[in-house]
Amino acid sequence: MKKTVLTIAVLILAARSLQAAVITQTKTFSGQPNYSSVLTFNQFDDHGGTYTLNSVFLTVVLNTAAGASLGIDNDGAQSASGLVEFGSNGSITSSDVGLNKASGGTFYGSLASVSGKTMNLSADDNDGVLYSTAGTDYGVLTTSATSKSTNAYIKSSVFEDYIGAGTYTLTYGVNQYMNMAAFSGVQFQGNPVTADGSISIEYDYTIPEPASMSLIAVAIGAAAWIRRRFIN
Ligand SMILES: [Ca+2]
Ligand SMILES: [Ca+2]
Repeated sequence: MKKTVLTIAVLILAARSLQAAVITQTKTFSGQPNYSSVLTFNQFDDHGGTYTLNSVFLTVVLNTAAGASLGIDNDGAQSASGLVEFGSNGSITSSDVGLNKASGGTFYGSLASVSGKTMNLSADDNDGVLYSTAGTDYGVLTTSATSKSTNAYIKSSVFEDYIGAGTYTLTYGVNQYMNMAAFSGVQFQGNPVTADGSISIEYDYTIPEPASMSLIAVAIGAAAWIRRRFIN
């Protein structure tokens, strides 16, 4: 009885001195959509299996800059109104690593970072085939700075893709996002958006500290000593 209690106490001490640690890598992208950025990340080095990878957490941020504009000139015989949206959207692909989510499904990091405005445009004022910014048949949406983010834990069944001494790539594709489905028979012009953002990958892992290794040795030694003592 005494032996068991002592051994358990020492082993608990050893377990407590396992050290939790985190490695975070963040890569950024920027440009004028449509574009795609290939981002390179280091795999998690598990030191020959002595480090334990507990989780892989991905975070994606997509920012659309202020000041882009989308002007619409109604050339229809009827007035028209509805929502206009302008900005950027994006998503991840990778041929190197699985993007399976711990919660099920695939993590595409899909985001739409857009500004919106409801426009009420009167019928064409006979500016005809020209794109004209004059008159109440014209409206303009100027983007505000918008920032969106999304994240997910990766399923442990694909951790092997993330473990090693090499690198892997994720590609983030960013497109210009424009929604003016409420309007037809219009002309539009604008200054394109610019968009930037980042992907962060966080490895949460545990390291067996040298101190805890020696405590485990002490525990084994203590158990052996007690066993000898009991046997003798
Ligand atoms: Ca017009
Ligand atoms: Ca006009």
